[in-house]
Amino acid sequence: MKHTPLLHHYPVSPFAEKVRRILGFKAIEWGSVIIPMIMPKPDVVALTGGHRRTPVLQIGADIYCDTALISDVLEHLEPSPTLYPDHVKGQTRILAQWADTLLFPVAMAYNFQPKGAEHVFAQMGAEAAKAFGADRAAMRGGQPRMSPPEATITYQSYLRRLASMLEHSPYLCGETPSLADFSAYHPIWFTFNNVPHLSHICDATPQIKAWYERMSQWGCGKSTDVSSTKALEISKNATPAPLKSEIFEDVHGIPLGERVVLQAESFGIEPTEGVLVAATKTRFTLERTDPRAGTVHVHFPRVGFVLKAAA
Ligand SMILES: N[C@@H](CCC(=O)N[C@@H](CS)C(=O)NCC(=O)O)C(=O)O
Repeated sequence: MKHTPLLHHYPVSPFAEKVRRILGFKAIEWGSVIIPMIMPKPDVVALTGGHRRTPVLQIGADIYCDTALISDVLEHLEPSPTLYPDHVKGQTRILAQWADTLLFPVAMAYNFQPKGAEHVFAQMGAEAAKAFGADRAAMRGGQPRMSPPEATITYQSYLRRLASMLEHSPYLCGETPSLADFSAYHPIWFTFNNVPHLSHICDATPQIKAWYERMSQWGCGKSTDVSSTKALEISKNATPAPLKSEIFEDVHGIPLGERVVLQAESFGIEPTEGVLVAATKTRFTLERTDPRAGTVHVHFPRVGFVLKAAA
């Protein structure tokens, strides 16, 4: 049975916006499951087993964590238009990783400077804003965000670097969009969309503004609202897709069939425990059973995640 991809997300999440835009670019119809912005997230955790970062993609009883992996899954689902043009395959992944790990936190430190945070939090209410601040501080392990002056100067430099790439082509890796564009888009989208009074930071780089307009043209595709209760029902009634478990790339000395724990290297390290059922060159798959979600396969990329045998 063919399942509609369900995106578990919330509107202001930049990483969710990356995936929403990819869904629009590829014209994939999707189900929209709105989830809480902070813990607790009981319905998300019923599916993932612990991982709490946003977004998560569900296809039947297959749960995909992290937008690097979700992008690959969507490419497989709908290969055209591609996110990975042949001649820039490596380049686009490297640039996407830079944007997700370096541009993103710098942009968010700029976006959440007091003038930005006030604006975002005004729409939330005082209690929710306090809870949000505490949740994200805990996710950062108590590390402060970059200071507003450092964030401003660094964001400006990063925007100039991107702008200089856009002097020679309409998209970061050439004539057509690629994954790098979607990864660079989402932090800048937050600036334009959620703190527009701070978007003057892009005034010095008109190439970024023109590219942002080009990137906005696909929208977010066609979606239908799905409740998280329905999403759990869908996974419970589905069977995980067959695995390529014969392609076993072992570097941990942990055989398939062992109980393991997987967690992100940083920022949101809530672990997922399950049975290791696949470890290919690029992804891990854990099988777990939950009273509400049924038996699911939870998939993670290998890059950025840590695998250990369960205690
Ligand atoms: N590397 C992750 C990063 C995801 C991420 O940091 N997402 C933010 C939201 S934009 C998050 O999880 N925030 C906490 C939460 O939603 O619980 C990915 O690509 O999916």
